[in-house]
Amino acid sequence: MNRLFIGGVVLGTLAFAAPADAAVTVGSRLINDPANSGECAMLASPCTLAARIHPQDGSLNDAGAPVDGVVTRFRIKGYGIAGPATVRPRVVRLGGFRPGAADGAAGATGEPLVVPTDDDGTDVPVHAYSTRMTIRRGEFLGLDGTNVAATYNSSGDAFTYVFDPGLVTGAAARPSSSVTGELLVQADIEPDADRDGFGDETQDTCVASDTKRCSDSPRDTTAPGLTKARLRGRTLSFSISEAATVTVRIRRSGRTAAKRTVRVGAGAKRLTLPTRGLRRGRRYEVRVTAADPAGNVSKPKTLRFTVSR
Ligand SMILES: [Ca+2]
Ligand SMILES: [Ca+2]
Ligand SMILES: [Ca+2]
Repeated sequence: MNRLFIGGVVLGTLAFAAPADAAVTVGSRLINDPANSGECAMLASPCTLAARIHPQDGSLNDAGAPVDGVVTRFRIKGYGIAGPATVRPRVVRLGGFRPGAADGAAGATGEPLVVPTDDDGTDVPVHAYSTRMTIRRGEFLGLDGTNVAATYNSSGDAFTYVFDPGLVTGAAARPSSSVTGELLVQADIEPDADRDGFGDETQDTCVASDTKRCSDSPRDTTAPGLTKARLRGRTLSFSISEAATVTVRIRRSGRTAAKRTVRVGAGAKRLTLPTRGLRRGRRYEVRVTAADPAGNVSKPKTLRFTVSR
């Protein structure tokens, strides 16, 4: 438990162990003021700062998030350089640790946050924001953006990886560009037992269902059932279990030669294959898939077809 700490510790009043299903607070203790002038400000593009270690009294937090859940509050101790700075909170998957570098891939991100500028030069305040980002055990906290000062260096310690340019959702992991001091960010992680992406304590009014409200209909997670697919001449017939967008691709040697997309309701259907551009006498593969409005895609059905006329 010494790798995580909770709100009472941050406030300096009381240390207590959180029950397994309660919110936890992870990240920097936000004790020091930023001492750098904004790592991303020097770069040509906004970068991602990914915090691996947040130094604490005698222990280091380098295992990432201790639980699965949703980040519902995100705090930054920092200021915008030469005006308010817009940044995004970011979850980062770090791995491949080696001296001075690591590999990073983008996890979830939240809505942009505006960090005010430091107008009077006194102690930098902690700015707290409501947000909603899914985080998994072992993932790390980060920040996307530029022109924000939010890192603290203690005798050259390197606790945060810099990715320049910033990490992009869906892209493969890649090596960090450089390292910097402690990233002054902190997050409250609430459980998300129903995995709907809403924190179960303050965001989710229906923890018994994978929707935000109990009155919402359950999410559709079932792919359309595509059955009885037959070809007679150029006529394709099939049966489908729910309303869907059906895509028919006519392929040869792995390349799509013709394609047709139709929206259909549930039940038995027929449609005519597109043959424009196909060569007579050649044999083609007919690949049929169906996607429902929620984006669930059926397993493909594959048939064969020879162009006769
Ligand atoms: Ca939830
Ligand atoms: Ca729910
Ligand atoms: Ca469905």
